[in-house]
Amino acid sequence: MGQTQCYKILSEHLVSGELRKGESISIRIDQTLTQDATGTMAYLEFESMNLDRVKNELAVSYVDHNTVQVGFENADDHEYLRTVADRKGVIYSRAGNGICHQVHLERFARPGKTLLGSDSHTPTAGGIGSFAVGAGGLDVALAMAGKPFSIIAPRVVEIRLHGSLSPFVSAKDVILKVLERFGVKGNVNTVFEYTGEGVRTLSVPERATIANMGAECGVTTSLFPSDDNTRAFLKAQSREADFIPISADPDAVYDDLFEIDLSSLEPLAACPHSPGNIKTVSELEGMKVDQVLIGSCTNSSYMDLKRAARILSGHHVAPSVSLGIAPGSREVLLMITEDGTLETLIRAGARILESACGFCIGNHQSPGTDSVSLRTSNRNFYARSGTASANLYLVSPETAAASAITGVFTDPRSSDADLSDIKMPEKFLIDDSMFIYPTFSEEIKRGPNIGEPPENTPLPEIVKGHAVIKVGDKITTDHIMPAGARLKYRSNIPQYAKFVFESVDPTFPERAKSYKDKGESGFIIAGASYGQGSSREHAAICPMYLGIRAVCAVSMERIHQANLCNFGILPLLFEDEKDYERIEEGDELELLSPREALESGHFTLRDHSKGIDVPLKLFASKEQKRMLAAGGRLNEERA
Ligand code: MIC
Ligand code: SF4
Repeated sequence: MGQTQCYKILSEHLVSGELRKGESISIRIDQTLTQDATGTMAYLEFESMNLDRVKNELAVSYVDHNTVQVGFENADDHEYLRTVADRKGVIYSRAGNGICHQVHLERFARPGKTLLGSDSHTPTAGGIGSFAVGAGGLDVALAMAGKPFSIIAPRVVEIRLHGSLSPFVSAKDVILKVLERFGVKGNVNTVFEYTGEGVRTLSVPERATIANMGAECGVTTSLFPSDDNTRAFLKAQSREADFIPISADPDAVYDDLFEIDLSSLEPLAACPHSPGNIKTVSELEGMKVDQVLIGSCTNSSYMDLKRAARILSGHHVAPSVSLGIAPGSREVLLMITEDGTLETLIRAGARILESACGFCIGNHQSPGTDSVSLRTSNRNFYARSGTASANLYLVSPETAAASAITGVFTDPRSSDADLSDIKMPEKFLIDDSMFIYPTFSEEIKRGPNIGEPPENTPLPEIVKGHAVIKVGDKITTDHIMPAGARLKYRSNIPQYAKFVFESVDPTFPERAKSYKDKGESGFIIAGASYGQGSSREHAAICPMYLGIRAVCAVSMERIHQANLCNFGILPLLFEDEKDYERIEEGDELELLSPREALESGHFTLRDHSKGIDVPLKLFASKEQKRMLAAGGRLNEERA
């Protein structure tokens, strides 16, 4: 029986466990990446392991999230990151060099390698055939310490592409089609593997757009084969030596199949407030648009911007629209500067934004009240833009550009531009001068915003307290830990913890704290797909800091489940989904014999207020159970 590409890479990296679907395995991690919003905590955690230097093949620290720098906090974080990188043997990509996933794809990602990144869109590198997974900062810190990473051996879904895309339909529309089919929940421990002759029609940056947004489906990663197009991309990046061919065997057996005829795809949009809420652009045509933003790690490559510019060329942005463009990397910015694309964009009325995450994470460019914002980014979660009443639509650069001109949702196929000659360049403009290579000589600098990773206590004999909050389905990490204006507190847990569940219930932190001060253990009651979205471990650390000991949910996303275990919060699922309805916020709850239950994986939650017992189950590996007993992985590592 032939092997999938996924299992080929996994078997080459297997450290322990049996490589069989559903089994817990650990794999060797070749490359790591961090970004500044998760990186400060990751390096603080790495430091607490007392190692002189990182032990994996390649570690890169990117600064791309917090570059707005209102106040001293972000700059202090950057200085900490620069100096700790130098000291510990990590390559530092300075602010201005671009968004981690775009830059990593350009300069470092390699087919057949494993990559672990403290950012949920790390699978972008699946576009080049790398097994790239997002994880919490602590897991990445451990990978830098040379420790293997644990995952559940995934089910592999084949996504077979046929034909080729029509003009003005692009990679974003492919992944929106995938999202329409698979949705944003129920895809944990799954890998999407792209096959079929249609794959050959897509360049690596286009494949990366598709792999990037697999994260929105909640899959472990997405993979494209490494083929002639991969070689051409690496050659154009002067990295041909990094090329190896890798693909699934022709008789590989998959768990599921989804076929897409690229030629029949049309422009699509993800509607508020979920990347899985898909409509065709033609259904939305005519809706007034107030803001258009092109960029983010999904659609900010050279070709993306060139296509947008070609559509905008000779036109001007509509008077009621604000158009912003954020090139994904300094390489892209240099290239559009050199070939005149930048001038076309400026003449069309675009506001040129920094090569950084910026608008995507609500760091700036918050849209107006009740406005409609079209974005080429990957997440349109409620309130993520910084304006809760705004309606965000995720679209391709082509749809974004066409709509910026007319001021209403516009199908780009109505444009008279000719995009047919826009191809991946044979040579990218390479300038690595914004990477700083380690010298092992810097003193590590810590400003007043740089705290310590907080510690948890071991799992107590008695876990008793209150349901501090009850939330519904699809609670994202943006609901749990807001980014945007609060992002600058990522390295200061006591301060950041004041904003847990800010957009859901701003009184949560105070309530949780008052229960904690009475010596109680706090509970969060949640619906389906709790913790979807980002890899931010702060969505576990800050609730932990406020005394939360257990999350009882209908279902939970992979990265968040791992983060909860890493910080000693029990990730429990209702045996019977209907029990979710029976527990109310404020109920007095107790987990019976928690230490024995940890062993068996079967918990009983006694609701003293209702006089009922509710069965809960724990899906956790042996290692995770050990961490949960110790009150988190750091306690265990330090012991
Ligand atoms: C995001 O897109 O939400 C982020 C910001 O990149 C996060 C990481 C973070 O919270 O810092 C992610 O996707 O993991
Ligand atoms: Fe940055 Fe947005 Fe990509 Fe997250 S999704 S890495 S915030 S550009």
